[in-house]
Amino acid sequence: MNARAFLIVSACAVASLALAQQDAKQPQDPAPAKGKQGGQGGRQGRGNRKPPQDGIVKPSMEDTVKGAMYADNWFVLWINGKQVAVDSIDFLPHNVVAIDLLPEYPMTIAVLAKDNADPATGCEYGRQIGDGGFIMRFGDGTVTDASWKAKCFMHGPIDRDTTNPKVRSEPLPKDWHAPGFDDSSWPNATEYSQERIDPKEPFFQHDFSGAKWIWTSDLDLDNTVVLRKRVEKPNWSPRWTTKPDLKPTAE
Ligand SMILES: [Ca+2]
Ligand SMILES: [Ca+2]
Repeated sequence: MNARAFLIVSACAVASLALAQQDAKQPQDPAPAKGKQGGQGGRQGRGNRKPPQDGIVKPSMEDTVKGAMYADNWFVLWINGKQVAVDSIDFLPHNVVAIDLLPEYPMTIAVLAKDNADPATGCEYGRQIGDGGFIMRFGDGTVTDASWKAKCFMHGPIDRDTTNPKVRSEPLPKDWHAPGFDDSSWPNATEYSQERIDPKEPFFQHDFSGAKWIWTSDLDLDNTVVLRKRVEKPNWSPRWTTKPDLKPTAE
């Protein structure tokens, strides 16, 4: 081996050693990032944080189901006393709200749904009468149908009088979304055909199989309604052993 060849071989050896050292470092580099994402390893050495607790089973995305909702025209949805979805578009375009849910049973679902109606007249676009409608399907098979409860809280225009429109309304009961709220005296929801509701394109891009369009008995004049359903699964117990520590509210 002459001097030139020796230098080339040596340079290659140095480069290989440097690469090997770099590779050896790499597995350790992502560790701090994992800690930032909530891994328990990242909690050590961080001041007052609690140490990892053995035996904790956290829920994972495999425990969740998909949920899809479509309201004519707007809704907010609560499950087991927690607000979990709100229609992000007031009324146009008609849109689907699709979410991931961590189902826990018994599951009390409460929906406040509103037709596009002026609270003072019950009309839309001046003196027109619009109709409502709500449909929902969860991946666990929970769907809207006539087994739900439905009650109107704003009705109008009374007698369909659009010349001198008047409304009849009452405040929502304080705990309308609570699991323990007594809705036993409420009427059942009325089912409506897809033809009657005439949903727009986003409806057909989601899975609503088995679900029915529901509202109160007056699809035209009942403009603000609450829809409630309690889903029972008597032998169900959660796979996970944790409970949320945070309070999921905007307060
Ligand atoms: Ca209406
Ligand atoms: Ca409407």
